Amino acid sequence: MNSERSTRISKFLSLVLRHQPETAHVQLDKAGWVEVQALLAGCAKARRPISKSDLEHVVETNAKKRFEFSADGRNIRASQGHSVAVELDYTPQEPPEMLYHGTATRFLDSIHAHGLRRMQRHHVHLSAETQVTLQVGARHGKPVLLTIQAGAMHRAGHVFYRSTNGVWLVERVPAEFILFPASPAG
Ligand code: HQG
Repeated sequence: MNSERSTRISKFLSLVLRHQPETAHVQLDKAGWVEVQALLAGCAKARRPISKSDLEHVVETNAKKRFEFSADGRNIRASQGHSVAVELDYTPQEPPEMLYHGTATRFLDSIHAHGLRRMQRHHVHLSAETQVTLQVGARHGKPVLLTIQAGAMHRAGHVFYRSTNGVWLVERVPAEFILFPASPAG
């Protein structure tokens, strides 16, 4: 499969498994799973046919490991990023001392005032790596890196989860735990 088709399938799967399952005529269970057979049948019905081997290829090679099969291989779900109501049954984990969040400079005033909010998603997404976060921020505008004092937040009682694909998730980040870059204007 060429990478263009792989990306197209991945985007469609994100739509179905995170946001609008009805597009492929399926329903997610409360942990976000859908039967692989039902998904493939639903995709065909939606005139977006995907073979089982294409699906396996996309899940396996997806750069961000966005999707996962259940242990028995019968079900599939998105590892994170949902806007529909799901309980991903992740267990709380102790985060590293520092985590990172990439955003755009145009959001900084609001983030100063309100902290990081989960917006349309279930959680604020944080990363242990700075490289990834700058790419995430660049999706929204001129990227800027925020350092999050995750260890201190955890000690203050905030609950952190880590998705199967390594994204750190937290309900919100109050502004006092955010280290903002020094403004170039001083
Ligand atoms: C910003 C991708 C103003 C926040 C990535 C972000 C990630 C505020 C935007 C995943 C704010 C929301 C998530 C506040 C937060 N005022 N703006 N108080 N609080 N924001 O897309 O983190 O490709 O919902 O900084 O890799 O950009 O989907 O979140 O800029 O893991 O697999 O509001 O999406 O993964 O944007 O990205 P998003 P995000 P996938």
